[in-house]
Amino acid sequence: MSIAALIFDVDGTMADTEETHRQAFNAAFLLHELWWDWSRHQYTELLRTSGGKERIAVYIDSLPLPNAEKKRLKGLAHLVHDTKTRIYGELIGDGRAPLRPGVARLLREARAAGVRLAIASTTTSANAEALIRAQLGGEARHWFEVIACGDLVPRKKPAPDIYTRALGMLRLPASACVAFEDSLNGLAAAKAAGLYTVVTPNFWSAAQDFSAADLVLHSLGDADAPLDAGSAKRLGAPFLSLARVAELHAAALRGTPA
Ligand code: XBP
Ligand code: MG
Repeated sequence: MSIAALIFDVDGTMADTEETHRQAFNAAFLLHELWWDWSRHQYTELLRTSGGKERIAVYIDSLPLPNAEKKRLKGLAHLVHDTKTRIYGELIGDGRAPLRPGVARLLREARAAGVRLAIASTTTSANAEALIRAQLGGEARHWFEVIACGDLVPRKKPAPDIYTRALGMLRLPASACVAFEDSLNGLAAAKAAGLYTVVTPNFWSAAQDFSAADLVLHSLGDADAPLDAGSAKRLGAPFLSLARVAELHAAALRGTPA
């Protein structure tokens, strides 16, 4: 098999978690008596900035406040973000963000085939592990040989740093791996790191440009959640199996149609 490892983004790719992030941000703002309340529309725009702390800073910059006040508020961003991460972990722990169709299946197929698994995410490792624990059980943390997250690297997506770091930790070349993403920032990061990239957009990223992706599907699909007819026809299968990913990846390496 041409693939040695699958590298998954977390938020939006493994599960639709951004609504829970948004609720956790708003709850943290309330606890810190910051009368901010990010609507879904605002959050869709704010998601163009990867990283919760960075997103708070961009929001502060957008407020009609004196620079000194902006500086004071930015000094609080880490504390507010820590509160948000605590709240997010509690919310995710109740199972509210199920894995998207096909994610659990593809993970199982990879494990059965000896294909290694990794995570490359902008969120914190605490958040990534909370989702894995809630949806796959505590043991599943060990399915992922590498969990490369958040502040492990200086530059967040769309910079390639987190993918480059994950590849280094795996000791694998980009050509031997496939990335799974949901957003333009994530796609840009994975492609800049040289990875064959499958994109499954979601509510928050639906309007973004995924023309640089190697494959775009509305989800990975499953036997009980098959892809729509158009996607299945393009893919040549009712859902994206590991075997089909390997065929597409190998063809891309050869520069021939799959
Ligand atoms: C998506 C992000 C994260 C989350 C919020 O990460 O950009 O910032 O929106 O999580 P991914 P934090 O790369 O998994 O799509 O508040 O922990 O940043
Ligand atoms: Mg994502």
